[in-house]
Amino acid sequence: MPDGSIIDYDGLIPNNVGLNDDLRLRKALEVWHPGYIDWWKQMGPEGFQDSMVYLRTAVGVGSEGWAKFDFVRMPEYRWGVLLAPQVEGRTIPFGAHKGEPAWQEVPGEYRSMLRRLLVIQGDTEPASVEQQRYLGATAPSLYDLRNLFQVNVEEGRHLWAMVYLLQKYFGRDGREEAEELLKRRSGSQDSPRMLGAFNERTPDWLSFFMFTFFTDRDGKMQLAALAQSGFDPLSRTCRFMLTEEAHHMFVGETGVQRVIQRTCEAMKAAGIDDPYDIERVRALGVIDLPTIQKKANLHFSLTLDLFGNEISTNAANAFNAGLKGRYREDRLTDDHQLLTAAYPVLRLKDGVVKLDDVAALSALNMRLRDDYVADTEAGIARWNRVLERAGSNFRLTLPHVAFNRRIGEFAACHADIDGSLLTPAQWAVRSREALPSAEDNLFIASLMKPEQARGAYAGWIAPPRIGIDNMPGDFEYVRIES
Ligand code: BYC
Ligand code: FE
Ligand code: FE
Repeated sequence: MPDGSIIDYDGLIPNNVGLNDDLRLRKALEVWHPGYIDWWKQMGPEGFQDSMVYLRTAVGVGSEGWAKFDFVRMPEYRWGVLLAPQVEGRTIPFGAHKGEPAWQEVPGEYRSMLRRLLVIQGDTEPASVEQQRYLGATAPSLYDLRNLFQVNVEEGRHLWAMVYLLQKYFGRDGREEAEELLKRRSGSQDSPRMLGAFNERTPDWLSFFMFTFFTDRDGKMQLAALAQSGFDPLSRTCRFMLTEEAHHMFVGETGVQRVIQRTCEAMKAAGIDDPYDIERVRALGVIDLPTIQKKANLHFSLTLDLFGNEISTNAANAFNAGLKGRYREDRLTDDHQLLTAAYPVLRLKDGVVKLDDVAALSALNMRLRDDYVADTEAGIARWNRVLERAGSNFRLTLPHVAFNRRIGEFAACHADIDGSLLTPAQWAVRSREALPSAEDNLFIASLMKPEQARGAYAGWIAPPRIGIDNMPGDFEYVRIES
């Protein structure tokens, strides 16, 4: 086995998993590769396949200095199979097999459970690329265009990461699943992507920033839980994916932050104090703060659905099996088996929303969702500091977890953003107020005009504070004509 600190770029598929010495696997990946490239050209970023984009490519897997920046055409991006370094003597950190040596091969009894986890994870990655494929045409700057494409190529690599595991460890059915991953399509009637939020549209750049803030953060949480896995190749794969995920959330967080900042600046310059003076704010060509709140309401609620049911035997089984742990399992100080522990779960009981203690083992989805909400709240607080610094008295908030849900306890009810239950008639009114309306979306769409001059930014978004890779403000991140 290579030690994995250096990536082999000589072959078709960059890797640090010794692909040269594993002919069967190399063959399988090379057979899959053309289908992937076809998929990328068909479903990847529309209209920019020939442009030169200033992208980072991983050249190592250590925590420092793994990225090399250069201009590449996206179809020629070096998608690779990269695992974080193996930890000597690693043991299974939780569940029934806690303390046994981590698995280097698939434990037979958990084969299908593991395959399902890999397929669900893998399915989200190309789905997000599909959702974002038309955004290039309306990018507010070359900087943002480049960031979109960076996220896209890395989500493509995340698909590779799961396909590697499927093909290396699951033989024929792994290869079949790998093919299926290229066939499903986000939003398709006949063969949609597996999870709800990945079939929604990402029609404009505010949606994109919200998606990368809220939904890529679900990616972070799920990957962090899988990074704890007793199946060591999955753990190592996810640990490297997490280093890329950080940039996706940066794009979302700073994207929305820049929108907020621009809106505040424009309001101040025009002498508008009231954030609800929507018509006047919109007339300035910026996105009013209440509409930003509505977009956040939508993306937060859609993302909560990705955590599954609050009470889940699937999640309990995956934990017991040592396949999927808790967020930061390695920093928790309990038995790591949850034999007797309880966990408070917010439930809908007899028409009332209230906390109910249930067996912690069955509440793992809820627990991960709670960790997600806490992580998200910290990000919202950073947005609010931008509002505060800009002298605005508007504050963004997260809606209640029962708001606008389709999966879990609250799929059965209608709840307001504060969690109070609503009748269907009340919901019909409130949902129109608390979620983006057709009119709101039309307004945002009207702002989505491409800005492709070097160093220029569309009027609805502030420039970033620093460039990518410390490049100067007028750097040509994407050479469109080439
Ligand atoms: N939509 O026992 P339950 C990312 C199904 S994002 C449709 O609660 P479980 C990314 C469920 O499959 C991270 N169906 O489910 C972000 C089950 O069906 P079966 C993606 C749903 O398994 C941005 C049934 O309902 N990774 O990486 O505990 C850009 C019973 O439910 C949904 C993962 O999710 C839904 N939302 O929990 C790019 C990690 N929810 O089996 C990328 C892997 C539930 O009874 N996945 N169902 O037919 C998992 O760990 C879990 O499967 C889930 C669901 C958390 C998704
Ligand atoms: Fe991803
Ligand atoms: Fe991501």
